[in-house]
Parts: sequence; structure tokens; C-alpha cells
Amino acid sequence: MSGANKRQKTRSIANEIDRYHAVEIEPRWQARWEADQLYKAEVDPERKKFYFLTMLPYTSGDMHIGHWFAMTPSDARARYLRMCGYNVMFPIGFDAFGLPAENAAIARDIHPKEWTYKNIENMRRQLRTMGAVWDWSREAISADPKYYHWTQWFFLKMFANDLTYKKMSPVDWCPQCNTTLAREQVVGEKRVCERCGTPVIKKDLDQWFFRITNYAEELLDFSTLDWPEAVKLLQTNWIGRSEGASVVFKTEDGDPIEVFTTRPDTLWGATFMVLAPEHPLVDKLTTPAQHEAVHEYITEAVRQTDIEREALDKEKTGVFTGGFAINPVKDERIPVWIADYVLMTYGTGAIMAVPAHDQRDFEFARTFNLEIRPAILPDGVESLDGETMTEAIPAYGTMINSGPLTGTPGDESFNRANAYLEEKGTGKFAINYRLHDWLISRQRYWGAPIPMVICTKCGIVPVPEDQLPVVLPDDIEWRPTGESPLKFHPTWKNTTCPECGGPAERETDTMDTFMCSSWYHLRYLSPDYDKGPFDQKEYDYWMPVDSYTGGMEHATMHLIYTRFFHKAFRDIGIMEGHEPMLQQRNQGQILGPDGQRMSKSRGNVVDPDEQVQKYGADAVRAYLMFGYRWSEGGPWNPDNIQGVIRWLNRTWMVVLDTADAKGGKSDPEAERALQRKMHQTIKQVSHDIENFEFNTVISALMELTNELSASRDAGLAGTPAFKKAVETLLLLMAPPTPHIAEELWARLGKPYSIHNQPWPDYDPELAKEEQITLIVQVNGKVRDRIMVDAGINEEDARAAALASEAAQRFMEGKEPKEVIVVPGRLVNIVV
Ligand code: ANZ
Ligand code: ZN
Repeated sequence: MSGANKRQKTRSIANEIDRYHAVEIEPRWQARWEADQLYKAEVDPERKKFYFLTMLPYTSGDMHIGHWFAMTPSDARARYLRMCGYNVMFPIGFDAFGLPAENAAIARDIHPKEWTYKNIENMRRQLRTMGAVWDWSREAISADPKYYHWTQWFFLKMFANDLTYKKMSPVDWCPQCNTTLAREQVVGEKRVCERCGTPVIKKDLDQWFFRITNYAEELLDFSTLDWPEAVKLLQTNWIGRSEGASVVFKTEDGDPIEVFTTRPDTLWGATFMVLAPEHPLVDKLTTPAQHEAVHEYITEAVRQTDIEREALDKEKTGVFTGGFAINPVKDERIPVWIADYVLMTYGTGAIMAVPAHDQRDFEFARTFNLEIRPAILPDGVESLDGETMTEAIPAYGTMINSGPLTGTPGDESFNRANAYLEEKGTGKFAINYRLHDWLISRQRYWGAPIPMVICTKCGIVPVPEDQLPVVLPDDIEWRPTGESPLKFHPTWKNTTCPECGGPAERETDTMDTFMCSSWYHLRYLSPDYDKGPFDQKEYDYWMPVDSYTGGMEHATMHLIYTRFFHKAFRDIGIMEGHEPMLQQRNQGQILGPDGQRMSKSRGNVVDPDEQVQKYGADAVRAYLMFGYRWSEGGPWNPDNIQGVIRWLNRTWMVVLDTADAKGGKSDPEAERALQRKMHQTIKQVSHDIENFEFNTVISALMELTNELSASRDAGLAGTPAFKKAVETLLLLMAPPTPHIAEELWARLGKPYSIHNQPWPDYDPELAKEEQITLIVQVNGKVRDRIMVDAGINEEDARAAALASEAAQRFMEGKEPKEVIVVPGRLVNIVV
């Protein structure tokens, strides 16, 4: 008792003079680590590398607590891997081009470059406060000429290898302002211009595309990737592969109308055709009588987005063109309509409509009184009558009313129909993808200029590599138009043709920023390298990326583009391997304290700077790991961070309190218990960091701190087991809470730096719970003896007893009436 009192006293004195003071400790260590370049990652063929990548932030200005949630657990894992002996590279940079900078320029009269680089400065400061193992010497900024030089270079390689082309493609256009609009500038359900409220129309512009569709099939192969199922599924749906047939119908004039159908077996049930309003044959097919109605319909339809047009619950609208087409398998004349539910951007922009078996066609036919003719009789359906059907029957089944193929069973119909089409020369098996070629032109200033020149004599000519980078001019005039301001620069676009030397004009569009982010992981390899996009030596050592963390919102665009980019340049001979990023994991989202998505307008944004100033980086890091499942996130809860702070304080006290303790009382059983806890904690923390389960990492560490407190109170401080456990606790805390771990490590007089220490090993034998013998009785008679963990709880003991073979034999298949557990001794099953 008196001993405990005395400890109480020393502790409260320590409390006053030497409290845990994160704001003093943290900047001090951050400065030291940086001065020592502790986390600099260098090629070392002797060591196993680990390229750990986290998605680079966009230079919007302030980092969000969400960035911390994404990055600091990743940092903990990077630290863990370092301690496990890997040569870890954990780089950071900035996605710095894009529309927000341009909008800020217009709204606040500040140059996009100035806005962006100011933001970068602030973000660098914020990133430093995380205390992460960033290798700042590898920082890359996509808006730097020395970066986009190589973005342009990649573009030229794509061009030289026929992976890029120019094509007319629609953009949103405001007829009042006479400009193109960015997607964000089209607002409201009515799709009006943000500035003047005029309904937006589509207008065709000559734009650049990458042939990502060449890689559609390969992009569906995830077999070498350790990626979340959800991301693979999103990519699979985005690519949208369908098997079917391409079938050629003809107009009465003999013009071919090709359709893609997934159901060639329903061909005999096609009673009309539908073209997308934008289909090139619409004009020619439209009869004078229908001209006005068709024209009116098109004007309305093309204003909508594909998503609006495809909505299943939408009322079907359309107009008859007055024209007819011939069904190639039966020489029958069927009417051709236009309707917005047929998209120009999918398949061929034309369909054969089979209302008996396709629901959208069914609704369309009912609305406009068109014939519904069954061609398939699914098993179990007696008969079908188009007049009385109330919905389409999409199932496969026996072909009926299908000429020579009538009677073909459902499991053969698809192949038989395709064979028949091929035989007749009017169609064949076909695969269609939802994926489109990647439109990369942007009519904006703040992006990498597309390195192309347009010469009236030579056509489109690439800028020679030795003339890169094509640098953005700084003196730019801000016009609130959707067109690239580069177009209006007095001189910038004037150049000479690299081929004929005559006067020529530069391309004034810039590249989609997803182009910049498709290869940033390569720029980190050697951000200052000027003989190529990366130094081959670095590539050979570091690539591919071993682990990639970031948000789920990038599942489709960025993560598909970067895979395409890698594969394309593999084929060009620049990259190796088939995939750029082997493992990928996504964090969830931190919401505001009100459970809503954080946003400035709601006023529920949690500012990481404020939290760090209040509680320290370690507390914020540990709270973000402890308070949430990393893959799920949840609302910020200021109460729960207190629990983490109490833990850090308790750890601080117990470590410093016992630092000078000598001897300690020998208590083999208690020491063994502490040792067991220590080994169990190492085991769990290692497993959980490995598996991105950070919440249980912190709870396990909290338990070890508690165990140490209890052991101290039991007089164990100073024993070898106690010292070892303290040391181990600090090593295990080094990844999640690097500053306090380093500070306490130093105060114990251990060698700098804790972050260069090897990760502690655990001994599975020592981690094992002590075993006891549990007696298993059936109706009061001893039937078995089983070995179980000493600390086994009632529920597990019960389950273990019921699982005993001997017990089961004596239960003779009867349900137990009652199971009595005498903890630590026996279980009696009453049947
Ligand atoms: C006739 C048919 C009969 C169809 C039937 C389906 C069922 P997925 O699976 O998404 O690839 N289609 C083709 N091109 C279209 C376009 N541009 N806009 C809207 N719809 C289009 O869908 C392929 C099916 O969607 C195609 O097969 C076609 O309708 C329609 F019992 O052809 B089907
Ligand atoms: Zn020329």
C-alpha cells in the first residue's frame, strides 16, 4: 500500500515537470529526421525494395482530415515495412493542373500558377506535420515544365505508335456565350449555362483521343492483381464487355444499318428499328412529311446526357422517320424510328427492336402501337401472344416463328443464329465494349499543352522531341469563356512547321489532367532526370508499385487510365511487366461530426491543422487508426480522440516512471504473463498492419500499455521481462505514433533512431495461451479430456466440449438440454 502511494506521488510530480507535450516533441523530431534525411530512399540492389504509393493530392489549397485518414495509416504501414527490413520508398507530390486553378483565376483574379504554387507551399507544410516517411527529394509536381515536358513526350510516343488520333467529338456549347463549357459549367436538370442560363447544346469540335479500347480485353484481366473486388468490378462494368452479333440491315435505298445485338436468336422478332437521334443516316431516311417532327426531337434529345437518356424508368419518347429497313433474315420491311434511349456512343448507335424480348423496346412498342412478335418460347411458357403480353420476356428459350431456325432449343440458339448470319453473309459474332477511347483534349489553359502543330501544307505535325517542353505562356488574358485562353494569346500559337518550315499554328488544347496522373509514379523515380521521363536504373529497381492506397472514387478513371498507360508503353518498349500497381487498397471517408460529408458550405469541415495544434500529430494519427475501420471511415467524433490521448499519456507515464527502476521483484508467473502478452501483441500488430486493420493495432497497443501499468503496480518494473515489454511497446508504436515512440526511446537512452530498429520478432510458442485440461461430461459422466487455452471464456469452452468426438458419441445425436460450464474445470452436457 505504501509502495503504491509512493508511486502515486512520484507520478504526480513527474506529471508536473515532465508531461507529454506533443507540440514540443513533434516538430523537433520532424526537423531532425528531415535534417538527417532519415527517410531518403535510394537504390540498393542488396536490399529488398518496397514501393509504397499513396494517391497524390490535388493542389486545391487545404488538406482535409480525409487526407490524413488516407495517408497516415499508409505511412504507418510504410514504417512497419521499413522496420521489417524493406528498402521503402514512400514519395509524395502534387497533381497541380486542372480546372479549379483556372476557376480561381477567374473568380479571384490570381494567376493559376500563383494560386497553385501558393497552395503547394501550404500543403507541404501540412504534409510535414503528419510526421510521415515522405522522401521529399522525390517530390514531383505535374505543372512543372520539367514534369510536363515528359507528359508531352509520352503523348508524342502515343502519336508515333498510332495510339492517338483526332476526331470530331461533341462538347457542351452555350449558344448565347458562344463558347464550349466544361462539365462543371453546365448546371441544373435543364442543363443550362452556368453564366447566362441558356440551354446548353452539343457542338462538334476536333479533339484528341487515345486508343484505350485497343486494350479493353486485356484490361479485364486482373489475375496478377491484389486489388479490392469492388474496384475490379467497377472496372469490369466500366469496360462493359458484351458478346453478341453484329448484323447488317439495309434501308430501302440500300444503305447498310449495322446493329449490335446481344440476342441474335431474337432476330425474327424484330418488328422495327431505332436509331440514335445523332445517327448519320437519320437525315437520309427522314421523309419530307416527318422532317419537322424529327428535327424538333433531335434538338431536344441531344441536349441530354447519356445517363439521362438511358434511365430505365424514363417514359419512352421517339419519332418515326418515315423510312423503312429490311430485316436481312426474312426480307421484311420494318419502320425505322429515332429515340433517345438509343445512344450514339454505344455499339453502332442503331438497334433492331425486339419488343417481345427487350423491355425498353416493349415499352416503346406499346407507347407507339408497334407490333410485338414473340420469337422465343422459354421453358415452362405455354404460348406467347404479342397482343396480350404485359412485359417483355427476356429469358432464352426455344426459337419460334423463326423461319429455318424454328425449334432450335435455347442452349443452342445463340450460336445457331450467329452461324446462320455468317452463312448468309449478313452478320457475325461480335464483342462490344462500353469503354470508349479516351478523350484527352481540354479547351483550357492550365494543363500540359498538346505538343502538336497544324500546318496548312503538312497537316498535323508533332513537335520534335528536342523542342520539348512546349511551355505554357505566363501572360495570359482571362476570358470567362470555355475556350482555351491559349487561343487568344497574341503570339503563343504562332510557330513554324517542323516539317516544311512554313508558318504554322500550335494546338491550343491542353491535356486532360488524368494524363499527368497516369504516370506520376514514374516521375517519383527520378523527378529531376532530364534525359527521359525516368532514370532506367531507378525503374529497374523500384517498379512495379508494390502497394497503392487511395480513394475508391478513382476506381474507374484514374486506375484504368494508369493501367492502360502502362500496357501501351510496355508494347512501345518503355515499360516492363503488365501492371503498374500490384496491390491496391481503398480507405473509407471521414465525415463531419454531424455524419454528413464534409463541406465548407455545411460548415462541418474538420481542419487537420487545428487538431494537430490541439492534440498533436500522433494523437490524430492514432485516433484516425483507432476510431474507424480504415476501409469504411465514419463521422469524426471529438470525444473518442480523448481515449487515444489518455493512452498516449498513460504510456508516457509508465515508460518514464519505470525508466530507472532496478531489480524488481521476481515473480516468474507474472513475468511469464507479461511476456506472453508482449508476444501476442507483436503477433497481432504485425498481422493487422500487414492487412490494413489499423483499428485493432491501436487497441492491441492500448492493452499492452494497460498490462504494463498493472505489472508496474504489481512491482514488476525493473525485471527483464518488464524492460523488454517496454522496449517492445515503443517499437510497436513507432509506425502509428512515430514521434512519441522516438522521444521515449531516446529518453530510455536507446540509440537513434527508433525508426531504424528492426521490427520485433515474436515467438509463437511464447505467444500461446497456457493450456489447461477441460473435463467433458455427458449427463454427469466423464467422457473426454480436452486441452484448451487457460483463459478460455464460457462460450468457447461450451463449443469446444460440444465438438468433442467422445461427447458426441455419448450424446447419440440428441440435442443438449442444458450445458453447464464450470470455468477452467469442466463442462457438463445434459441430454
Ligand atoms: C436486340 C435485343 C433483343 C436486344 C433482346 C436485347 C434483348 P448490352 O448487354 O449492354 O451490351 N443496344 C445496342 N446498342 C444500343 C445503343 N446504342 N443504345 C441503346 N441500346 C442499345 O446491351 C446490348 C443490347 O442493348 C443490344 O441487344 C440492343 O438490344 C441494345 F431480346 O438487340 B438488343
Ligand atoms: Zn508544314
